[in-house]
Amino acid sequence: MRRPAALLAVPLALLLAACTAPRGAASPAAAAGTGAASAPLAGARPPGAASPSGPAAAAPSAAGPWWNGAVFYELFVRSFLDSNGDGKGDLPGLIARLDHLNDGDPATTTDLGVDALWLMPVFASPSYHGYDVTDYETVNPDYGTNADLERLFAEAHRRGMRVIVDLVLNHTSDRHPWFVESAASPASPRRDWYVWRADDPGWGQPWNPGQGTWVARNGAFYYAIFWSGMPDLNYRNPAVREEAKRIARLWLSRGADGFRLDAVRHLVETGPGPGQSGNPETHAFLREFAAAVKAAKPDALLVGEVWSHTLDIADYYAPGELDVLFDFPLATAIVEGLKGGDGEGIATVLEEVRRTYPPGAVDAPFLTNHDQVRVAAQLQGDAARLRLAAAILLTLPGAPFLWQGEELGMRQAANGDDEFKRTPMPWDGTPGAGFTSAARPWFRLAPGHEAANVAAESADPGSLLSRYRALIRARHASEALRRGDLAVVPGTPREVLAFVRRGGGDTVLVAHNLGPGEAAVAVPGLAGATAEAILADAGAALARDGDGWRVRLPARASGLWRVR
Ligand SMILES: [Ca+2]
Ligand SMILES: [Ca+2]
Ligand SMILES: [Ca+2]
Repeated sequence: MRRPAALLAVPLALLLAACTAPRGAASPAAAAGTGAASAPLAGARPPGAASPSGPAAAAPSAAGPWWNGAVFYELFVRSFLDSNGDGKGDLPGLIARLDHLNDGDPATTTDLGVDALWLMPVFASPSYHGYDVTDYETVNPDYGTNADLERLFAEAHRRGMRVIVDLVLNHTSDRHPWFVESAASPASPRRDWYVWRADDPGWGQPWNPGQGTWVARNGAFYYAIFWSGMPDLNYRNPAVREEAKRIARLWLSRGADGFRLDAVRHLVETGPGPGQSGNPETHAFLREFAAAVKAAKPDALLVGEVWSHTLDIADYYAPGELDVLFDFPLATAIVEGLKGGDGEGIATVLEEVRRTYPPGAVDAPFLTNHDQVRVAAQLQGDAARLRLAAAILLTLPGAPFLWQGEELGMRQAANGDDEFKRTPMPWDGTPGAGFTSAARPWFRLAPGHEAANVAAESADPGSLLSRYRALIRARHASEALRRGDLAVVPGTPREVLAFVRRGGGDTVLVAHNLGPGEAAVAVPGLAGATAEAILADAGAALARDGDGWRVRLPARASGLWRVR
């Protein structure tokens, strides 16, 4: 769910310091890690296939859990590919185009090569977006059947990709049978599945205090933090907690590799203000939920949405809670840094994360998601900045998330309704963009799709899509880039973001110039006799200088060098 927050700007001295470290063996996930990501396979390894009962028998991986370093792709099924001509993307369409994401063969370069998918909600829902669920056990008929979803899991696994599913725990649709029954009468056996009271206590939304959160229905009031059509479930009710765990176990047993958990700050409400966000009861339920998920599938992943400050996000990395949290402050810093030619703001957030998150926490950097104006729209389609955005995202530690269409530089026609952020994928230059054979797709295509589409960009080695493919390959080919730690290079010009990634005996110097002019960067104290360019934009150069190195970068150029 959306939750804009003004971000803390904490000026910090940039220190040469580690940003992440391998997750320790104390983590149950690490102890049960499959090591699949590091398996030297000619083809793909089907996650979990080695052991039908789960990967617990696999050797622990020194590199930590499978998600550390993995590249994720956020996917909106309705906008991916329409297989049956109704104008709406669907699961058979997605399965038919999985090769765009990862064809299962590391030797080919005609795919993105992502490691995992996050499916936005796919369960039955009256809305186009699906965040108001009416049946957690059944796939939205627009998208196909439960069998289609299980086939997607299997086909993704065959290509070496994991799949996590959006699970909306905080609320349901007001048309969910549970709520219909709950609202029917105070005597309903499901009354306490939702949050009711006799009066409206006047609590506002935490992010919009003027907007109420209690809704009148049949002589009483129910709590709905987002809007009246999404009543909050009552997580103080043990029956609701058990149902949430049962649903999670059900989809894990059907092949899901974990969940993206929506709006986790708001699960339990204990009072106005602080009681509506991130209170101890919410954290307690998340620990209970995580324990159930890990008991069912030890290497299942839980990714949480906490759209707030670094300090708030850090709380959810507490032992036994969530594995990965989206880094909203970092996303803002990246996009604002690209707009303003400022690399220092990004370094400041990276340093804040290092100081605040527990050791071993796996961060989830991203540029934008389905709730935000697309990065290509925010950067007005500026090709140089979009290439830089890709390079920054894919050289950061943790689990970077790429949002469907970003790899094409997809724009949006307007900044108003959310639908404009979530428009159909353009596959080619034909009138339906290769997305649908219907006269009209479910929502109009983004501007620029005639040139910014998969076919055209695949044929162009200089395209943004080719850049994303090359960057993901480079990340996979370097243990340092994939799972190494990060140390910001101090004292660089403000427009430069430079850091050293180290891991598995591999050292990579990364430098990005966000500014409009050439930049020179001194990197003192970095040992090494030779440097090999992993990926360097035209004119980017590295040379020995004293006890370290000196980097020269043209405007808005990046360079990644392996130093030995
Ligand atoms: Ca369809
Ligand atoms: Ca491939
Ligand atoms: Ca709630």
